[in-house]
Amino acid sequence: MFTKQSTLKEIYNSPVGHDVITTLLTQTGFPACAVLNPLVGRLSLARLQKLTGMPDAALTNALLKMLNAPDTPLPPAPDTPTPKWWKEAVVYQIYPRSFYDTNGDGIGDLAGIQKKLPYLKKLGVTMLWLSPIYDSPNDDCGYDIRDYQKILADFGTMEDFDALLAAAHKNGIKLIMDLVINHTSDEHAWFKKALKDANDPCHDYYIWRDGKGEDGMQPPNNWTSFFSGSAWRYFPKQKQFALHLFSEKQMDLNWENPNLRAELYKMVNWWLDKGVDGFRLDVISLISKESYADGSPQISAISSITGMERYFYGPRLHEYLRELRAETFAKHDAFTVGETPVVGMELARRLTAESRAELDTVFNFDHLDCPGKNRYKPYPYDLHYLKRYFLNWQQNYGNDVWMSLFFDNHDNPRMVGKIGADPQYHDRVAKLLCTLQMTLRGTPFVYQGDELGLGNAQFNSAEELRDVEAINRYNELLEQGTAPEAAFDAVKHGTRDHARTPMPWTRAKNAGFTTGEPWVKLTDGWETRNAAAQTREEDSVFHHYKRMIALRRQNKALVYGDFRPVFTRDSRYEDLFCYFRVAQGQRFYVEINLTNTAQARPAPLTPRQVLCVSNYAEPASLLRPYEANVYRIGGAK
Ligand code: TEU
Ligand code: CA
Repeated sequence: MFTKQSTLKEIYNSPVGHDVITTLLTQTGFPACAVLNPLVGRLSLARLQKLTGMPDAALTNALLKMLNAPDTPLPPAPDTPTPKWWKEAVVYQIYPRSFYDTNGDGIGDLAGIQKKLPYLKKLGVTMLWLSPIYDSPNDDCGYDIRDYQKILADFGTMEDFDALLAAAHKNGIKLIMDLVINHTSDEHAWFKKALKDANDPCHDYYIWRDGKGEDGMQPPNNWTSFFSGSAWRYFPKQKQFALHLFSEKQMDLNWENPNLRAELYKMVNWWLDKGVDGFRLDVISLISKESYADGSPQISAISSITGMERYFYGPRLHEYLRELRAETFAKHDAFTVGETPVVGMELARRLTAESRAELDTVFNFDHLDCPGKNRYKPYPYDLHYLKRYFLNWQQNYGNDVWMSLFFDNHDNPRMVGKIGADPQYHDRVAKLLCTLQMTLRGTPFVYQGDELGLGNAQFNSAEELRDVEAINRYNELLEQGTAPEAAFDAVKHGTRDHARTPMPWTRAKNAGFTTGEPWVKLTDGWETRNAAAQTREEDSVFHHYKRMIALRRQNKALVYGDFRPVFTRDSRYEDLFCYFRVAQGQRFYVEINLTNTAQARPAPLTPRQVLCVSNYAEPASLLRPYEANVYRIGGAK
């Protein structure tokens, strides 16, 4: 039993405590090991509170509840990871709106994806993840689903989908869908029924609460939405509030209701019966809400979201995930990757360890920004932090769990842009990231355009934004009295639009993405940085990806092999990231220069080290800026 008398060290030594403390310290820019300092570690929660005012009552209360929740310890991990088809996959995320438009309406479509399958096959990826393609009013670009069993008209028809799936499979490419089941659109039939009649069974599919205050017009608690403002929307006819953690058109589903869960499983099985190979589960860690008590003001100050500690790892999460898997994915050998914001290493293990039969893997986002930083305030991303992050996860995560490896997705500015190296090194950095991604242990997720080294866009005015999150933030700032330019400056670096610009295919008008007007502006430089040019040029980022993907697919050591870092304790080599990947009969060596200056090699190369792939044309004695090399030890290239 944890109490207010428990010490920080005791708390840190428990899985939940470890992750919460690590996340909080990282968010505020402190190293997590601060807790291991004996003076700090011996402090009890109560004492800490007395000394610093932290943690506040709401946080203490939520934390103790999480710490005291029943937890089955994980069985010991095996010596080597179990082989699975999805561990060997190289995934490619498609943002369908911005991939390829075949009918000139400025919006990418399913026929466009099918048309580009030869390109994807050439690149060598083995699985596609499609961001949502379901019928939707598009308040959040399809993450607000109106009908789970219908294709958005902008994207095509169910026939187009069936044709795409068949064509992908024919080319040996698997396909996973985006599954958004924490919420639906307010235009979903269930929500419409709920609005019509409080006695309709669908009413309880959502989360309704009475308001506070004499008139009942104050939201039920202080939770805020990820997309600004209160997380509660008032419905005058019903005289009640309904919960929406995201936009006010994305209504949270009530997972407590077993009929709702059964409906969701039916729908998931319908897609699995069609032959899809798995799902990426949108904000799946948020489906169980601990209570509807107010959120901690301190968490709010740190994360700018109020209430998160009440639902980021709710008490029934594991139960729901086990049920979901047993009822659906398990019957089809389907692959699942959960989107789990704020979940750290220990909780990730509890969500994905094989013995738990919950998820296969999750997305952890801790590496996307340096400690104490966030994407809305520009700063040069430090590759040394990426090294620290991977050293930790690759060595400590374990053999019964499996990482996802990614730098980009549709919610974040692109990593190569965040690193912001001198333009002369831009392509080398893009290739360096690819080398890391294809040689670490885990399943790589390439985001469309990564393979071209696509950077971030130049947005010049609020009118150019399309992302509901950025637009809401901008409007909120205006309402608070911020001047328009300052408000725009506060969102332009972080807007999710950076990653959502159209794929540059050729140097024709609009980069060959559409013959019409693209729905969002293009990233500058597409006249030269496009797929046509890069598939022609042998030393392009595209070809580097192609070579690295092929190398990984041909060599199991790069998938399952042990990760053995070297020179990590020698401060002379902190600017390098060097490691072996070792499996029976196979050894690879990776050496990476994390900086823009030349570095000495820690040890001379030997004739047994055969260079497989490099981001420089010719070998040299020094490691040049951002140089990244992969060698096979013994044996041919
Ligand atoms: O994202 C959830 C999420 O937590 C964030 O990454 C989110 O994008 C936001 O920026 C937090 O500040 C998922 C989807 O990936 C995202 O596109 C959706 O908008 C969101 O869920 C709601 O479905
Ligand atoms: Ca179109």
